Amino acid sequence: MSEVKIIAPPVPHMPWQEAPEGLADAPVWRYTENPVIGRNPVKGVSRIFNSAVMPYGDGFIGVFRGEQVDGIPHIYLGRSDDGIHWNFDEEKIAFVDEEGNPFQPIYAYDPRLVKVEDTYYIMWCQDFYGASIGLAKTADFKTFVRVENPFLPFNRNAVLFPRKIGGKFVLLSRPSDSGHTPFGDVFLSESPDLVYWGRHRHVMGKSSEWWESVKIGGGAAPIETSEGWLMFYHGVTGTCNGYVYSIGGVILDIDNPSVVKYRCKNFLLTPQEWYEERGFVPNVAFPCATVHDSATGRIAIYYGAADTYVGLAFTEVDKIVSYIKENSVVREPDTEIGKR
Ligand code: BMA
Repeated sequence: MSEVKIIAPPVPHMPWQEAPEGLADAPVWRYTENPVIGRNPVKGVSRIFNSAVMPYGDGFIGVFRGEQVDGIPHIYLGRSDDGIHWNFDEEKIAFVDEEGNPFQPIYAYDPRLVKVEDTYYIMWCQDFYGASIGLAKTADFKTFVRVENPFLPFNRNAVLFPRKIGGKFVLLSRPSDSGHTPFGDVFLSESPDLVYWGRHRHVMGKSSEWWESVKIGGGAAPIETSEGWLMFYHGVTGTCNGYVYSIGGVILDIDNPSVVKYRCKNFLLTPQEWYEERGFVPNVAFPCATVHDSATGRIAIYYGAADTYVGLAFTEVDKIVSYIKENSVVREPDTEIGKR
């Protein structure tokens, strides 16, 4: 039993592999059979990467960024018995509007999947006269209803919290530009109904730590724990050869999640394996989901690798929370409530 409690249902059959001997730095280790999703995973799709999964029934379900053979990304549904081997639908998800008419985004990428109460929500990046946030809901993974554009462009990396806070839906996002955005902090917005959003607050900024000095963005949906909301996010640095995306860790206040309690000054995982360093976009580790078991404290992190593959990494809640706390550096823009 872990000391830090994960507040979520147990996941008895979650994917897992014990830590190898002699981990040098952060207590995060890769699955030895990575990548779990390779190239050409389904007819018409050349690559699946930045994607989100969750427990469902006796197995797992997920929404996957599938880069079609015409180069355009859309969202595909996948199912798995073990969270490691996936079967994908051959057709991309067909969204409808609230009247039930077809309402397909022109493109859709970087989906997150979060259950709040009895409904599953998918958030992604889509075209709304520029990069913006898409949002849809489903109760059964058969009908997917898009909620009309919740935010103005330009914005990306929308991540919903897995429960309402103070009676409101709470969403993280990263205002951006319409290109490969050379800046970016994480903000939070709340809504009573997922239609009207307000009370926008700054959560955390890119930092002076070199690995996240260009921009950051929400990653996997925050995990509720007895220490606060634990979130794995992405941090980006710039090099003479382009951006490098690493995975960072932060703990947000449970009632006021625009307040950072602990933020790890070190990355938790940075590209070093062939599938992270080599691909369509080299040097990218981009977390979009975790599966976490409250009975054991085990956490599996799903991340896109080199915009080409899906990788899986593991940690344990006690170890990761201790590491984040021991290596925490929080600055004023992170610890304040975030309204000006
Ligand atoms: C970001 C997004 C991600 C991608 C990353 C690295 O701007 O487009 O989908 O993984 O760049 O290319």
